[in-house]
Amino acid sequence: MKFDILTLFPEMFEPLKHSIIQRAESKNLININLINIRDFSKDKHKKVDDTPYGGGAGMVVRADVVYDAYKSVQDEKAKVIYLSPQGKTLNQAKVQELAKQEHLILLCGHYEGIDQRVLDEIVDEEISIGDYVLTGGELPAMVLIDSVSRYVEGVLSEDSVKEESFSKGTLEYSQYTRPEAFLGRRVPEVLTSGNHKNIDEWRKNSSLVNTFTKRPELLSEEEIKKAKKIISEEMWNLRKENIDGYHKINRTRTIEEQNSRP
Ligand code: 21W
Repeated sequence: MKFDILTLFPEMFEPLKHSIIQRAESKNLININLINIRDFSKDKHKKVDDTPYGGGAGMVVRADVVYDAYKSVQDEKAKVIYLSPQGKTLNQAKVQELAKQEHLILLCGHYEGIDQRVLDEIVDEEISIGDYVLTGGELPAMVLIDSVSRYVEGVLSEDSVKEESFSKGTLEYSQYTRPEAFLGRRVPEVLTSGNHKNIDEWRKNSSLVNTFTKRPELLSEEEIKKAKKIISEEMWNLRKENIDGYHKINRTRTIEEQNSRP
């Protein structure tokens, strides 16, 4: 999959050279090509912007300079995406849809704004990465490349892709590794039991409870009922453990010992 990036700040894409994305590029699974829009300025000072018609503060990036940059990578089969705060918010469904393309041309937005005529001429889709203001479309372009590249065959291990489709619709279950006790918090006993049926059930429940507490809007009425049931059962078990523990302490410690810290 080929990505052409049209930008005034090609230096900002340095991070792509130090990640999973770099691995994918060296394996020729993806190809990232940076085009500096400024290289297409015909001005002797390499100027790319001018004052807005109608007046007002700020500057506007010229249509002709952006168009010439686009012409240098033009491809009838490519989809041209304009990263802009006015775009539709990127989501996982859109990421998967874009991953089917052979060639994406990404035009990075700029706080100055770009002359509308070149946008009308070349842009197929306008995409934002969320409702907050950034200084430019460069970080959003990297977000898009990172998220789309994961779906290019061979970039991710088969296991990661399978895991992801399995957990679709709910958040991940909680994970634990050594040590078995950390600041007095123990790893859930079932995970060290070796009983894979129980472990599977615990992970399903953990995933449902995590979703219920953090993103309840992702759950159906049915799933919400189930999550509440799991949580109340958990609370009941905790209460029982504490009561048992309390009686155990009462049986084994003197009154003085019980009044001092355990
Ligand atoms: C910030 C662009 C402000 C434009 C009149 C007309 C790309 C982005 C961006 C930016 C303005 C994305 C103006 C989430 C983002 C991006 C920079 C407004 C002034 N006045 N997703 N135009 N958030 N941001 N321009 O900011 O380019 S995707």
